[in-house]
Amino acid sequence: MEMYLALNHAAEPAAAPVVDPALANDVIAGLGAQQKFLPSKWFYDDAGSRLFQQIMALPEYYLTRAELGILRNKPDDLAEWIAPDALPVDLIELGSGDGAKTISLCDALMRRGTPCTYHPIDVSAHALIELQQRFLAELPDLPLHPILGDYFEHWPSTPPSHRQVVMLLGSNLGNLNQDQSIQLLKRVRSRLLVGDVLLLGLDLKKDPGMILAAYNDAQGVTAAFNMNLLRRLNRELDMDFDTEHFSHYASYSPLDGAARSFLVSKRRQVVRSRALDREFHFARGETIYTEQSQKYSFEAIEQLAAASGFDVASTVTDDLGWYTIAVLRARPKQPARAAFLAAALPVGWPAFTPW
Ligand code: SAH
Ligand code: AVI
Repeated sequence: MEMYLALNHAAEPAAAPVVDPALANDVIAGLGAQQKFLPSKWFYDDAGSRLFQQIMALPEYYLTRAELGILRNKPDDLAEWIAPDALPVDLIELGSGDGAKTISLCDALMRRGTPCTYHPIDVSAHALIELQQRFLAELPDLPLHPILGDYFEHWPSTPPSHRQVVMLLGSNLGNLNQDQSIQLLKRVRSRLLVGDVLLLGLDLKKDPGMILAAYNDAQGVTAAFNMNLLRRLNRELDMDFDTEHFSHYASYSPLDGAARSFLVSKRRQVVRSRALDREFHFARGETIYTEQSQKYSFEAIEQLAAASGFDVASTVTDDLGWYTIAVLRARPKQPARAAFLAAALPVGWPAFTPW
């Protein structure tokens, strides 16, 4: 009887995965390009989000500790810009992740008596669930309104009488190319009133060996994070990537300040997607460019701000000078100097930015 049921079950067609059209479009465009690429926002399915949490705890991944150091040790340097008066604050965080770092800042603001509401936006349900659990346990009095979705598309509605403070921490901006960075910052600016604030957590240029190690850790967690993208495509687009036949490759170029990650095809192979009814050919050694992680100079930060309608009010940097949280203020109509700066390309930006 059991055997009969098993056979019967096996004869049923497998349920087709529900295809996200945005993912389908990105894969068709990215794997169909001459230099194959995949946008890094697709890293963050549940498994990817968990792997990123492991990355943040790695000895080589200094970014998280440096940023946390600023948020924990210098909250007043930030609070004087975020809450200079008694105005209630709406904190809007783009790509919040699990909120482990942001909670320090929220805590500091609440202890100063600043009335605030927190609106984290993230594409990862796993990250937002962890965030919600953390905030409910540790800061139950903070009004929390998570938004599951792409920060290019979503924005919370907030009372005009409140100050909006937008946060883009973790050097998240570094995962966007120059055009996308300015596009996102301009979108943020279009939602703000003059005097509203944007906190940009950015990784600074430093010893290239140290940067490279952060994206090529000894335990192979970053490699697993990169490879998980292929597992996601197998599951969500019914693809047949064999992860044994790909390897992780990380690079850092001091010339343009970009760390870049790739997946390298170890052999000539064809990968199919039944959901897309497509096949993709790989030569031996061919790469998929999966992530850019830009490192910044203070000059580049000034130029980025000027190009998108902000002034840099302050930069709060960790004691070792590895990482900075730039405080940007929405400025009135573009003055002539800023228009001139905006026309100039930010210094040292990657020449090859396919997405
Ligand atoms: N800011 C957090 C998390 C950084 S990881 C920190 O510093 O620890 C990057 C986060 O951004 C992930 O949780 C990922 O799911 C999210 N993310 C990436 N691209 C996104 C997009 N386009 N819209 C919304 N969230 C995005
Ligand atoms: C989320 N983001 C800023 C990380 C970074 O450093 O670019 C993602 C990451 N990729 C590999 N390690 C960490």
